[in-house]
Amino acid sequence: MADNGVDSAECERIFKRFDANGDGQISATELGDALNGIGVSSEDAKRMMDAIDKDGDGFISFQEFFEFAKDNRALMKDFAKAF
Ligand SMILES: [Ca+2]
Ligand SMILES: [Ca+2]
Repeated sequence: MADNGVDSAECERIFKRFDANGDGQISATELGDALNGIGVSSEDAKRMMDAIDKDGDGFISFQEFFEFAKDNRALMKDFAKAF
């Protein structure tokens, strides 16, 4: 695997699990629900939302999610297992 290798297909799969209503963006509620489902507290989910939502519009686009994934590969592996 390439050193910077984040699997975009895998990333997209996880993104779609978070995007419950399928509108192509992850809302704070969608993120919170998904993370609560795997035992992450609402407070940690909110912190994660702030970290991923770079432009601060209150939604996570796939681009934002993908950038976050590249910086947090260990976490993405956990997500890949959980979702
Ligand atoms: Ca959505
Ligand atoms: Ca955003």
